[in-house]
Amino acid sequence: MLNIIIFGPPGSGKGTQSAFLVEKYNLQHLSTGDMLRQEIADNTELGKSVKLIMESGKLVSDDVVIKMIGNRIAQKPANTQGFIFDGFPRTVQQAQALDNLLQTQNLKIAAVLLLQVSEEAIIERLLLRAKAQGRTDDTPEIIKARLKEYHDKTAPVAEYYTQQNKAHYIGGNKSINVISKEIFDIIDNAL
Ligand code: B4P
Repeated sequence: MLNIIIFGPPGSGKGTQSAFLVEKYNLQHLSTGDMLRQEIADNTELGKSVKLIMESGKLVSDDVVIKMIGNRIAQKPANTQGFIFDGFPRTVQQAQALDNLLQTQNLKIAAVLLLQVSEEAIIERLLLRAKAQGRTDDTPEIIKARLKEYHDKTAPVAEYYTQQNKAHYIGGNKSINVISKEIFDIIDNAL
């Protein structure tokens, strides 16, 4: 199975590139952000408990997201070639938990794609998305809080995968198609 992580700050293009990867390599898309937003939209107990945290730009607790991902991995979809993890792991503790979860199913991560985008471009993109999609966490103040969480808690995850020789850095300021092509080349070489 081909299991890939797409990693980067908010607005780096994780969701955008995941869609291409799903299509080309027949992967199951596991976006913890999408799963949590769905819980909120469905007004579940979990959704109610994370709503304010997400609206403040903070990370939801490790326990919550690890459990969500663990359930999905255990379901093992029959007709896809692997998983694309988008927005997970976001802390070193989540990364360690993911390794353990995959190991129980005899699976492992093949490649970690790290999108690098300047802070100005991130802010510009997310403010544009706010106009198009109206996501409540795409406001200047909350984008700032999300970037701080990224620098404090998520950026160290890159080092975790660099030590495992799985990290592939990709300049994310280029056009969407150019980035996709680079990503496809990395994955084709890793296969
Ligand atoms: P996410 O949904 O993961 O939100 P995000 O980091 O902003 O990434 P997203 O996927 O939406 O954006 P993308 O980079 O694709 O998380 C939301 C919240 O959920 C978090 O703040 C946290 O509270 C919680 N959460 C989620 N996972 C968690 C976890 N593991 N642990 C704890 N809490 C968690 O950027 C997309 C935008 O950029 C689009 O508008 C797109 O059109 C544009 N774009 C993309 N590529 C471009 C390019 N090359 N050029 C120009 N524009 C581009």
